[in-house]
Amino acid sequence: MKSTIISALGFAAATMAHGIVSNLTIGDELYDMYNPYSTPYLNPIPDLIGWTVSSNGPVEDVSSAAIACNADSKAGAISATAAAGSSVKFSWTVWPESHRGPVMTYMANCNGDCSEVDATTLDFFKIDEAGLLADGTWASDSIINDGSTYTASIPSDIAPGNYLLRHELLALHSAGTVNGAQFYPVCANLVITGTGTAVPTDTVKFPGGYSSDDAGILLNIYYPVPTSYVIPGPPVYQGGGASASSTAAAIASTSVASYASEASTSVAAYPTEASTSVAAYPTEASTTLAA
Ligand SMILES: [Cu+2]
Repeated sequence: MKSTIISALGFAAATMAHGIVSNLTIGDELYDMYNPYSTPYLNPIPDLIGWTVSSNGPVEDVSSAAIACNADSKAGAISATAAAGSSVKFSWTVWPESHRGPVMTYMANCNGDCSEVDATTLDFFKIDEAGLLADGTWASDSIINDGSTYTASIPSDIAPGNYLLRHELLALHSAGTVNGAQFYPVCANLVITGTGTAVPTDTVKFPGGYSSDDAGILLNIYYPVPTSYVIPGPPVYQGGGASASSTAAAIASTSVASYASEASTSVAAYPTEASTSVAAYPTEASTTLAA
């Protein structure tokens, strides 16, 4: 009896612990995304722009097909039409504070209908990223502070066409061991309109874009507390067909400068947080393994 109760609690923790993107706001249109805990039970099951995800659990093997659009993902049946330059607001379900890390957003031309594409074959360019912020907090912290939302912009000069949008949070709380970093990717289909002609060339495939030992993927974010962070993947597309590799460096040096002045505060505050994280982690690790 006792063990039954414990497993029931463990299951609840596993399903509540992580996050998924529940909807997108593109321009001023709201689009539901696929929720594995509610969408399959709707009758009829709606056609969505979002690709399916099998759970709210992470992808940990960057060499697996799951790194593209999540585990066992199936393409969304429809596409959202949006003008180049539109904003996209990603609304996450409640994101756990312990899951600190960066957020990255990519696009890839589907060269045809995105609902029939194999995401692992596409060439993704990065349109937005945020990692370790100047005050020593992470992009994931600002997402929590913004009501579990993150907003990125579709480049204004890209050629019209069918594009796959790929957005992800990367949780680094157990990134100190190989394949310990937790990726939460999600994809959605777009039809981009406009008069742009740019074709970004600094692209990666998924899998392929990340390595398990990338500086921003295999690292300990607790000891020592990082003062700079290299966001994984290619540089962000800057418009005019170019990507600026200086973006990450500029952010990193800002972080170092402003973080140092705060170091004593952060160090003082850190032990409390560290013990919380360490205490919390075994529960999640065991539920993840069980699942
Ligand atoms: Cu988690």
